[in-house]
Amino acid sequence: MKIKKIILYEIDIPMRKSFTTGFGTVTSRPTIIVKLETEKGVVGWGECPPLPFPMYKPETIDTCMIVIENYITPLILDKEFSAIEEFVSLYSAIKGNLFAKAGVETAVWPILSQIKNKSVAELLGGTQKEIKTGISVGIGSMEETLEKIQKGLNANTHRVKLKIKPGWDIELVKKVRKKFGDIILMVDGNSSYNLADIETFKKLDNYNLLMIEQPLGDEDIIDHSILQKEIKTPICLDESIANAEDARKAIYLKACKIINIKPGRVGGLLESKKIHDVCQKNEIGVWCGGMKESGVAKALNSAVASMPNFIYPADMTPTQYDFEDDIISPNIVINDSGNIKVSENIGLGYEIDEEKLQRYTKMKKVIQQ
Ligand code: OSB
Ligand code: MG
Repeated sequence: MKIKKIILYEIDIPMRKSFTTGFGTVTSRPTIIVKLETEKGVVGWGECPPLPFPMYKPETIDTCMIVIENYITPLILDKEFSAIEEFVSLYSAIKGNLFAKAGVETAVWPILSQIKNKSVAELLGGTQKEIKTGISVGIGSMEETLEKIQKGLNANTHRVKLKIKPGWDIELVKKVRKKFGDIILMVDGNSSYNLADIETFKKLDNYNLLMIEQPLGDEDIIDHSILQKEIKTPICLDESIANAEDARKAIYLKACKIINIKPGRVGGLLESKKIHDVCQKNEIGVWCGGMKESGVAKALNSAVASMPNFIYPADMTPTQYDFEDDIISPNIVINDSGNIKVSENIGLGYEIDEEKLQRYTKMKKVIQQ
Protein backbone atom coordinates (compact mmCIF):
# COMPACT_ATOMS: atom_id res chain seq x y z
CA MET A 1 0.00 0.00 0.00
CA LYS A 2 0.97 3.66 -0.27
CA ILE A 3 0.15 6.72 1.83
CA LYS A 4 -1.38 9.28 -0.53
CA LYS A 5 -2.49 11.96 1.90
CA ILE A 6 -1.37 13.18 5.32
CA ILE A 7 -3.32 15.66 7.41
CA LEU A 8 -1.82 17.16 10.56
CA TYR A 9 -4.20 18.76 13.05
CA GLU A 10 -2.63 20.85 15.76
CA ILE A 11 -5.40 20.82 18.34
CA ASP A 12 -5.83 22.21 21.84
CA ILE A 13 -8.26 20.64 24.31
CA PRO A 14 -9.14 22.59 27.47
CA MET A 15 -8.23 20.83 30.72
CA ARG A 16 -10.41 20.85 33.82
CA LYS A 17 -7.47 21.57 36.09
CA SER A 18 -3.88 22.48 35.36
CA PHE A 19 -1.24 19.73 35.56
CA THR A 20 2.16 20.63 37.04
CA THR A 21 5.29 18.53 37.03
CA GLY A 22 8.85 19.43 38.02
CA PHE A 23 9.25 20.97 34.56
CA GLY A 24 6.19 23.09 34.02
CA THR A 25 2.44 23.52 34.05
CA VAL A 26 -0.12 22.83 31.36
CA THR A 27 -3.63 24.28 31.52
CA SER A 28 -4.84 23.02 28.18
CA ARG A 29 -3.49 20.15 26.12
CA PRO A 30 -2.07 21.00 22.72
CA THR A 31 -1.37 17.84 20.73
CA ILE A 32 -1.04 16.75 17.12
CA ILE A 33 -3.56 14.41 15.52
CA VAL A 34 -2.34 12.65 12.37
CA LYS A 35 -4.65 11.35 9.66
CA LEU A 36 -3.17 9.08 7.00
CA GLU A 37 -5.00 7.93 3.89
CA THR A 38 -3.89 5.16 1.52
CA GLU A 39 -4.33 5.08 -2.25
CA LYS A 40 -7.40 2.88 -1.70
CA GLY A 41 -8.92 5.41 0.71
CA VAL A 42 -8.22 3.46 3.93
CA VAL A 43 -7.86 5.97 6.78
CA GLY A 44 -5.80 5.71 9.98
CA TRP A 45 -5.65 8.12 12.91
CA GLY A 46 -2.65 8.54 15.21
CA GLU A 47 -1.32 11.05 17.70
CA CYS A 48 1.95 12.85 18.37
CA PRO A 49 1.76 14.01 22.01
CA PRO A 50 4.98 15.78 23.16
CA LEU A 51 4.63 18.50 25.78
CA PRO A 52 4.42 22.07 24.44
CA PHE A 53 7.84 22.83 25.96
CA PRO A 54 11.12 20.83 25.70
CA MET A 55 11.39 19.92 29.40
CA TYR A 56 10.19 16.30 29.42
CA LYS A 57 12.07 15.28 26.27
CA PRO A 58 13.66 17.67 23.74
CA GLU A 59 10.70 17.58 21.35
CA THR A 60 7.79 20.03 21.38
CA ILE A 61 4.60 20.44 19.34
CA ASP A 62 6.46 22.92 17.10
CA THR A 63 9.48 20.69 16.44
CA CYS A 64 7.18 17.76 15.68
CA MET A 65 5.14 19.73 13.15
CA ILE A 66 8.35 20.69 11.33
CA VAL A 67 9.91 17.22 11.47
CA ILE A 68 6.77 15.46 10.29
CA GLU A 69 6.09 17.93 7.50
CA ASN A 70 9.61 18.61 6.24
CA TYR A 71 11.45 15.36 6.92
CA ILE A 72 9.16 12.38 7.52
CA THR A 73 6.47 13.18 4.96
CA PRO A 74 8.78 13.19 1.89
CA LEU A 75 10.07 9.75 2.91
CA ILE A 76 6.66 8.11 3.36
CA LEU A 77 4.38 9.82 0.83
CA ASP A 78 3.66 7.56 -2.13
CA LYS A 79 6.18 4.92 -0.97
CA GLU A 80 5.19 1.25 -1.18
CA PHE A 81 5.11 -0.79 2.07
CA SER A 82 3.14 -3.69 3.49
CA ALA A 83 4.37 -4.55 7.01
CA ILE A 84 4.89 -2.01 9.79
CA GLU A 85 8.62 -2.83 9.84
CA GLU A 86 8.86 -1.69 6.21
CA PHE A 87 6.98 1.51 6.98
CA VAL A 88 9.30 2.37 9.87
CA SER A 89 12.39 1.65 7.77
CA LEU A 90 11.29 4.31 5.25
CA TYR A 91 12.32 7.01 7.74
CA SER A 92 14.88 5.15 9.85
CA ALA A 93 17.65 7.49 8.63
CA ILE A 94 16.10 10.26 10.73
CA LYS A 95 17.74 10.35 14.16
CA GLY A 96 15.69 10.79 17.33
CA ASN A 97 12.48 12.82 16.97
CA LEU A 98 10.56 9.88 18.40
CA PHE A 99 7.35 11.74 19.20
CA ALA A 100 7.21 12.99 15.60
CA LYS A 101 7.78 9.44 14.33
CA ALA A 102 5.13 8.10 16.72
CA GLY A 103 2.60 10.50 15.18
CA VAL A 104 2.76 8.80 11.79
CA GLU A 105 3.60 5.30 13.01
CA THR A 106 0.62 5.07 15.34
CA ALA A 107 -1.67 6.13 12.46
CA VAL A 108 -0.51 3.16 10.34
CA TRP A 109 -1.76 0.54 12.85
CA PRO A 110 -5.47 1.33 12.39
CA ILE A 111 -4.87 1.03 8.61
CA LEU A 112 -3.19 -2.38 9.03
CA SER A 113 -6.03 -3.37 11.34
CA GLN A 114 -8.58 -2.69 8.59
CA ILE A 115 -6.53 -4.48 5.94
CA LYS A 116 -5.93 -7.56 8.09
CA ASN A 117 -9.36 -7.43 9.73
CA LYS A 118 -7.89 -7.75 13.23
CA SER A 119 -8.02 -5.24 16.08
CA VAL A 120 -4.84 -3.32 16.87
CA ALA A 121 -4.61 -5.22 20.18
CA GLU A 122 -4.79 -8.50 18.29
CA LEU A 123 -2.08 -7.37 15.83
CA LEU A 124 0.17 -6.64 18.80
CA GLY A 125 -0.47 -10.03 20.41
CA GLY A 126 -2.55 -8.50 23.21
CA THR A 127 -4.12 -10.96 25.63
CA GLN A 128 -5.72 -8.77 28.31
CA LYS A 129 -9.35 -7.76 27.74
CA GLU A 130 -9.29 -4.91 30.25
CA ILE A 131 -6.43 -2.84 31.56
CA LYS A 132 -5.99 -1.55 35.08
CA THR A 133 -5.51 2.19 35.38
CA GLY A 134 -3.97 4.61 37.83
CA ILE A 135 -3.91 8.38 38.23
CA SER A 136 -0.93 10.70 37.99
CA VAL A 137 -1.21 13.61 40.41
CA GLY A 138 0.82 16.70 39.51
CA ILE A 139 2.64 19.05 41.85
CA GLY A 140 0.27 21.42 43.64
CA SER A 141 -0.85 22.44 47.10
CA MET A 142 -1.23 19.68 49.69
CA GLU A 143 -4.96 20.33 49.85
CA GLU A 144 -5.36 20.04 46.08
CA THR A 145 -3.23 16.88 46.02
CA LEU A 146 -5.29 15.15 48.69
CA GLU A 147 -8.47 16.18 46.90
CA LYS A 148 -7.27 14.73 43.58
CA ILE A 149 -6.29 11.46 45.25
CA GLN A 150 -9.71 11.19 46.90
CA LYS A 151 -11.37 11.80 43.54
CA GLY A 152 -9.25 9.07 41.94
CA LEU A 153 -9.99 6.60 44.72
CA ASN A 154 -13.71 7.38 44.40
CA ALA A 155 -13.37 6.44 40.73
CA ASN A 156 -11.77 3.09 41.69
CA THR A 157 -8.27 3.93 40.57
CA HIS A 158 -5.87 1.02 41.10
CA ARG A 159 -2.90 3.11 42.14
CA VAL A 160 -1.87 6.68 42.79
CA LYS A 161 1.27 8.24 41.33
CA LEU A 162 2.59 11.43 42.87
CA LYS A 163 4.88 13.78 40.98
CA ILE A 164 7.80 14.73 43.23
CA LYS A 165 10.73 17.15 43.07
CA PRO A 166 13.41 18.12 45.61
CA GLY A 167 11.58 19.67 48.57
CA TRP A 168 8.23 18.12 47.58
CA ASP A 169 8.74 14.47 48.42
CA ILE A 170 9.10 12.95 51.91
CA GLU A 171 6.53 15.13 53.67
CA LEU A 172 4.12 14.65 50.78
CA VAL A 173 4.40 10.86 50.84
CA LYS A 174 4.15 10.84 54.63
CA LYS A 175 0.93 12.89 54.58
CA VAL A 176 -0.61 10.80 51.81
CA ARG A 177 0.21 7.55 53.65
CA LYS A 178 -1.22 8.98 56.85
CA LYS A 179 -4.48 10.04 55.22
CA PHE A 180 -5.02 7.17 52.77
CA GLY A 181 -3.29 4.28 54.54
CA ASP A 182 -2.28 1.29 52.51
CA ILE A 183 -3.24 2.42 48.97
CA ILE A 184 -0.97 1.39 46.10
CA LEU A 185 1.31 4.40 45.87
CA MET A 186 4.27 5.39 43.70
CA VAL A 187 6.24 8.54 42.89
CA ASP A 188 7.68 10.04 39.70
CA GLY A 189 10.75 12.30 39.98
CA ASN A 190 10.89 13.26 36.27
CA SER A 191 14.71 13.41 36.35
CA SER A 192 14.79 16.17 38.96
CA TYR A 193 17.23 14.50 41.39
CA ASN A 194 20.84 13.32 41.29
CA LEU A 195 22.96 10.88 43.29
CA ALA A 196 23.65 13.52 45.95
CA ASP A 197 19.98 13.08 46.94
CA ILE A 198 20.47 9.43 47.90
CA GLU A 199 19.31 10.04 51.50
CA THR A 200 15.92 11.19 50.20
CA PHE A 201 15.49 7.86 48.40
CA LYS A 202 16.62 5.89 51.43
CA LYS A 203 13.89 7.68 53.40
CA LEU A 204 11.31 7.01 50.68
CA ASP A 205 12.26 3.34 51.05
CA ASN A 206 10.28 3.32 54.32
CA TYR A 207 6.93 4.05 52.68
CA ASN A 208 6.31 0.82 50.79
CA LEU A 209 6.11 2.50 47.39
CA LEU A 210 5.25 0.36 44.37
CA MET A 211 8.11 2.04 42.50
CA ILE A 212 10.09 5.24 42.09
CA GLU A 213 9.85 6.44 38.49
CA GLN A 214 12.77 8.20 36.78
CA PRO A 215 14.42 9.83 39.79
CA LEU A 216 17.72 10.71 38.04
CA GLY A 217 18.94 12.13 34.72
CA ASP A 218 16.72 11.81 31.68
CA GLU A 219 19.31 9.90 29.65
CA ASP A 220 21.07 8.20 32.54
CA ILE A 221 21.21 4.51 33.30
CA ILE A 222 24.55 4.29 35.14
CA ASP A 223 23.60 6.40 38.18
CA HIS A 224 20.22 4.68 38.31
CA SER A 225 22.04 1.35 38.61
CA ILE A 226 24.10 2.78 41.48
CA LEU A 227 20.95 4.06 43.20
CA GLN A 228 19.04 0.81 42.67
CA LYS A 229 21.76 -1.08 44.58
CA GLU A 230 21.24 1.24 47.56
CA ILE A 231 17.44 1.03 47.86
CA LYS A 232 14.91 -1.76 47.92
CA THR A 233 12.03 0.14 46.25
CA PRO A 234 12.04 -0.78 42.54
CA ILE A 235 13.23 1.96 40.20
CA CYS A 236 11.16 2.38 37.04
CA LEU A 237 12.71 4.09 34.02
CA ASP A 238 10.65 6.41 31.83
CA GLU A 239 12.64 9.20 30.10
CA SER A 240 15.83 7.09 29.91
CA ILE A 241 14.29 4.39 27.71
CA ALA A 242 13.97 5.46 24.07
CA ASN A 243 14.04 2.00 22.48
CA ALA A 244 14.48 -1.73 23.08
CA GLU A 245 18.27 -1.41 23.01
CA ASP A 246 18.13 1.07 25.89
CA ALA A 247 15.91 -1.38 27.76
CA ARG A 248 18.39 -4.22 27.21
CA LYS A 249 21.26 -2.09 28.51
CA ALA A 250 19.31 -0.83 31.53
CA ILE A 251 18.35 -4.39 32.44
CA TYR A 252 21.94 -5.57 32.00
CA LEU A 253 23.19 -2.82 34.32
CA LYS A 254 20.34 -3.49 36.81
CA ALA A 255 19.38 0.19 36.54
CA CYS A 256 15.71 -0.59 37.10
CA LYS A 257 13.28 -3.39 37.97
CA ILE A 258 10.34 -1.95 35.99
CA ILE A 259 9.98 -0.02 32.72
CA ASN A 260 7.34 2.53 31.72
CA ILE A 261 6.48 2.20 28.02
CA LYS A 262 4.96 5.25 26.34
CA PRO A 263 4.32 4.76 22.63
CA GLY A 264 4.83 8.49 21.99
CA ARG A 265 8.21 8.58 23.71
CA VAL A 266 9.61 5.53 21.88
CA GLY A 267 8.43 6.26 18.33
CA GLY A 268 5.26 4.19 18.24
CA LEU A 269 3.68 0.80 18.76
CA LEU A 270 6.30 -1.40 17.07
CA GLU A 271 9.09 -0.17 19.36
CA SER A 272 6.70 -0.43 22.33
CA LYS A 273 6.23 -4.11 21.48
CA LYS A 274 9.99 -4.63 21.15
CA ILE A 275 10.58 -3.09 24.60
CA HIS A 276 7.75 -5.21 25.99
CA ASP A 277 9.35 -8.34 24.53
CA VAL A 278 12.88 -7.70 25.82
CA CYS A 279 11.46 -6.93 29.28
CA GLN A 280 9.29 -10.05 29.24
CA LYS A 281 12.29 -12.21 28.34
CA ASN A 282 14.20 -10.75 31.30
CA GLU A 283 11.27 -10.86 33.76
CA ILE A 284 11.04 -7.09 34.03
CA GLY A 285 7.39 -6.04 34.31
CA VAL A 286 6.18 -3.04 32.32
CA TRP A 287 3.28 -0.62 32.31
CA CYS A 288 1.88 1.91 29.92
CA GLY A 289 2.71 5.52 30.70
CA GLY A 290 0.75 8.49 29.49
CA MET A 291 1.22 12.05 28.30
CA LYS A 292 -2.26 13.26 29.23
CA GLU A 293 -3.08 12.68 25.59
CA SER A 294 -6.32 12.88 23.68
CA GLY A 295 -8.51 9.82 23.24
CA VAL A 296 -6.72 8.89 19.99
CA ALA A 297 -3.47 8.07 21.79
CA LYS A 298 -5.36 6.59 24.75
CA ALA A 299 -7.18 4.22 22.40
CA LEU A 300 -3.90 3.02 20.90
CA ASN A 301 -2.15 2.94 24.27
CA SER A 302 -4.85 0.68 25.66
CA ALA A 303 -4.18 -1.77 22.79
CA VAL A 304 -0.46 -1.66 23.69
CA ALA A 305 -1.25 -2.21 27.38
CA SER A 306 -3.15 -5.39 26.52
CA MET A 307 0.12 -7.24 25.86
CA PRO A 308 0.79 -9.86 28.56
CA ASN A 309 3.82 -8.33 30.30
CA PHE A 310 1.94 -5.08 31.10
CA ILE A 311 1.47 -6.08 34.74
CA TYR A 312 1.18 -2.70 36.53
CA PRO A 313 -1.68 -0.18 36.19
CA ALA A 314 -1.44 2.24 33.24
CA ASP A 315 -1.27 6.03 33.57
CA MET A 316 -4.58 6.58 31.94
CA THR A 317 -7.55 8.48 33.19
CA PRO A 318 -11.02 8.77 31.72
CA THR A 319 -11.62 11.88 29.62
CA GLN A 320 -13.79 13.52 32.28
CA TYR A 321 -11.03 13.35 34.87
CA ASP A 322 -8.62 15.70 33.06
CA PHE A 323 -10.43 17.20 30.11
CA GLU A 324 -13.55 19.19 29.37
CA ASP A 325 -14.01 17.21 26.20
CA ASP A 326 -12.37 14.79 23.76
CA ILE A 327 -12.39 14.13 20.03
CA ILE A 328 -13.26 10.42 20.04
CA SER A 329 -16.57 8.70 20.50
CA PRO A 330 -17.43 6.97 22.74
CA ASN A 331 -15.25 8.60 25.39
CA ILE A 332 -12.64 6.59 27.27
CA VAL A 333 -14.41 5.39 30.39
CA ILE A 334 -13.31 3.49 33.45
CA ASN A 335 -15.65 0.81 34.71
CA ASP A 336 -16.57 0.02 38.31
CA SER A 337 -13.42 -2.09 38.64
CA GLY A 338 -11.20 0.87 37.69
CA ASN A 339 -10.45 -0.70 34.31
CA ILE A 340 -10.60 0.39 30.68
CA LYS A 341 -11.94 -2.16 28.24
CA VAL A 342 -9.59 -2.87 25.34
CA SER A 343 -11.48 -2.26 22.12
CA GLU A 344 -12.03 -5.31 19.92
CA ASN A 345 -13.11 -3.13 17.01
CA ILE A 346 -11.24 -2.88 13.74
CA GLY A 347 -9.22 0.32 13.20
CA LEU A 348 -8.67 2.81 16.00
CA GLY A 349 -11.49 1.12 17.89
CA TYR A 350 -13.28 4.43 18.44
CA GLU A 351 -14.87 6.93 16.06
CA ILE A 352 -13.33 10.36 15.49
CA ASP A 353 -15.83 13.10 16.21
CA GLU A 354 -14.96 15.29 13.21
CA GLU A 355 -17.07 18.19 14.43
CA LYS A 356 -15.14 18.31 17.71
CA LEU A 357 -11.83 17.76 15.95
CA GLN A 358 -12.59 20.85 13.89
CA ARG A 359 -13.68 22.80 16.95
CA TYR A 360 -10.34 22.21 18.75
CA THR A 361 -8.09 22.54 15.69
CA LYS A 362 -5.73 25.52 15.85
CA MET A 363 -3.82 24.71 12.68
CA LYS A 364 -4.31 22.14 9.94
CA LYS A 365 -1.85 21.02 7.27
CA VAL A 366 -2.88 18.90 4.31
CA ILE A 367 -0.02 17.21 2.52
CA GLN A 368 -0.48 15.22 -0.69
CA GLN A 369 1.20 14.78 -4.02
O1 OSB B 1 6.53 11.49 33.37
O2 OSB B 1 4.90 10.16 33.18
C1 OSB B 1 5.37 11.30 33.03
C2 OSB B 1 2.63 13.63 31.70
C3 OSB B 1 3.37 14.41 30.86
C4 OSB B 1 4.72 14.21 30.76
C5 OSB B 1 5.35 13.22 31.50
C6 OSB B 1 4.62 12.41 32.34
C7 OSB B 1 3.23 12.64 32.47
C8 OSB B 1 2.36 11.90 33.36
C9 OSB B 1 0.90 11.87 33.02
O3 OSB B 1 2.73 11.40 34.39
C10 OSB B 1 0.34 10.52 32.93
C11 OSB B 1 -1.07 10.51 32.35
O4 OSB B 1 -1.21 10.57 31.12
O5 OSB B 1 -2.01 10.44 33.14
MG1 MG C 1 7.22 9.62 34.13
